[in-house]
Amino acid sequence: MPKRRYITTPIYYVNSVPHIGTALTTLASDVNARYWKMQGHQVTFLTGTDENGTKVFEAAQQSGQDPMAFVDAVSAKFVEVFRGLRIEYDDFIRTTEERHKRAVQALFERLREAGHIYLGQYEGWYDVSSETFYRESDLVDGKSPDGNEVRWVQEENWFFRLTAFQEPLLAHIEANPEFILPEVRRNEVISFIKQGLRDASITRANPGWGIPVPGDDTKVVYVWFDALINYIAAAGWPDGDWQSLWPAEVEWMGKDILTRFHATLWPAMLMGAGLPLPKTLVGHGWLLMGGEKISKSKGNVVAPMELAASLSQTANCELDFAVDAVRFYMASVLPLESDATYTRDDFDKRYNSDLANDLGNALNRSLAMSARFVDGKIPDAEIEAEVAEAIAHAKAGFAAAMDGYRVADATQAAMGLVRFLNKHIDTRAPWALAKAGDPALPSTMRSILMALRAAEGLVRPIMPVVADEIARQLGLPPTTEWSSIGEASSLPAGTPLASPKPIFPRIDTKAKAAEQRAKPQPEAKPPKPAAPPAEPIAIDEFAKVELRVARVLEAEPLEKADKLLKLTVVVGDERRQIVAGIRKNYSPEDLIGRQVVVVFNLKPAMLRGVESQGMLLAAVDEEGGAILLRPDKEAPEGAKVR
Ligand code: ME8
Repeated sequence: MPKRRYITTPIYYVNSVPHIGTALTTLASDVNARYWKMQGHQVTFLTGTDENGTKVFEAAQQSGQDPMAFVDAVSAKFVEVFRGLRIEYDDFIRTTEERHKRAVQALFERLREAGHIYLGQYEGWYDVSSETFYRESDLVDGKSPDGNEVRWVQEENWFFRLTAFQEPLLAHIEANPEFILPEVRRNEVISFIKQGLRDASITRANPGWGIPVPGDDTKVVYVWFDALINYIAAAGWPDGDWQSLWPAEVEWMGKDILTRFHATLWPAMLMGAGLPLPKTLVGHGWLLMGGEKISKSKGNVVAPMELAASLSQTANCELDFAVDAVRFYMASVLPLESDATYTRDDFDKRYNSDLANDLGNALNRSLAMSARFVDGKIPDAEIEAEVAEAIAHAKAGFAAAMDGYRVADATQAAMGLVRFLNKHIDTRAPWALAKAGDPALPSTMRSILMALRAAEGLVRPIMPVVADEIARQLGLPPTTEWSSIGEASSLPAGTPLASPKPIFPRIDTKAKAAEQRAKPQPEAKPPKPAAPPAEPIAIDEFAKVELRVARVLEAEPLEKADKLLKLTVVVGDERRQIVAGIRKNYSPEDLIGRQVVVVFNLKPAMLRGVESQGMLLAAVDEEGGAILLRPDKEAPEGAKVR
């Protein structure tokens, strides 16, 4: 059987339900697995739950439940959340399963027979939160280096001769630069090993929960020694066709469990048993909240499916698309070297700018224009060279990023194409080509649709349901093969397009903020008396004012003017620069991509030395601030307002 690409996540402790931190690694692995599947690789993607440790046993006791019933329930919760997030795993292992127990006992026996395991006396500290043994000298102010409580342990235990593997480990790491990624983690591991390893205690006194040591059931196997074996257990080791999966192509994890466990203990166990090592270990950074790691023990958790449900409400977008928006968020912030901070505000902002403005607009505009300019069908024409080049560039950028397991960079590469597409539409201005009867119109429209089709393929590993919806609106089947992205055959001419349907409505951040501001003010201000009506005018006087729908392309604060923003808008086929006094109420990212109404035939005026070639229409709030007007739904580019 040919070797498959085996990809694994850590198995999660079932002391509590999953949060966006734990979901992060699984999402990264899922994007990775889906991308490889599109590339045509045979992939097996493994995740699962870690159920035998002290921490889980104590959580079960605290909940007053039978431990097995407790782990069944929490493990099922992981399955439910992962399914909800569309994690397309191929296998889910639980360490309470028979196949896992057999592998753990077999590996223990094999290492003991090879002389790598001996009986000794353990005396030292134990951190239940991270299930780690510590020496007195490791402690910081009486706590573990991570600040967790520790307890004193004195027991007869079996030890693994980790010291014997110090040199072989260093040699392997040095000879295989791709073994530990990113490089900064590799350096951390090297210096950890060079400080000197100690033999590792690999059993605990049997509390009535865990995998008994073969031939000595007064003890159970230490949870880390036990858990790491899941990767080969799920591959079918010691019997079965395990060699078709093992060694893993990549093992994904957070940096917290890389150095001590996956990059030291685990490869030493494999070396001792004469088994090959995984090709690559990726240790990504953490997602923080309020300056701290999001974690079950700290209680600062955000549940991924709740986040999706809340987004679906605030943005009024379908829950299916909101789930993909959560996936997109995790993929685009996925920290590799450093950590990333989650705030709901940042989540909403990214949704608005990347999904509502960039992707949502690209889809709507492309389809709306196709309906008007090419009869709602994919035209048959040449692809413009710069579009072909942008697609090739994004595709290569995505692939190169994924080769280094840089999921956030791959996401950026995909979004780069979407942003290119929006800019390209503005520069090529199909509405102007149509007006001028320019024969280049079909080629421009086909190029636009081709970029959209390619973007559908590129975002698919990250947002599978959104990609399906883009394909549906294009009237085409989903892109399943990576190699077809950008190919002429992926966009059959003559295909009728569906009518555009928005997938990511904007969150009205101003309304949200106003709602929040309104809440803590119980004493409502008395309403201001309405201003007296102005002198009536005749209709032909009003008709002199030419009002048009424009789209904001760029927005930036005007230096040394704290009330002004400088905007570039496109009105039909013309670009205009407008200086608007709306900075108090709008930030540039609120504006880019949205439609506004402008006074088109206003004489240019100089504001703080900058020419303003028009004026935006806005309602005035109680404090004299601006509430911008916009069409009730996407209007044709440059439409007249009457
Ligand atoms: O350590 N940011 O399980 P665990 C990023 N059972 N990633 C995070 C995170 C955060 N805030 N919080 C959790 C265990 N993670 C062991 C693993 S493997 C043989 C045994 C992710 O439930 C990250 O991948 O504590 C981290 O390594 C893992 O969840 C820890 O999950």
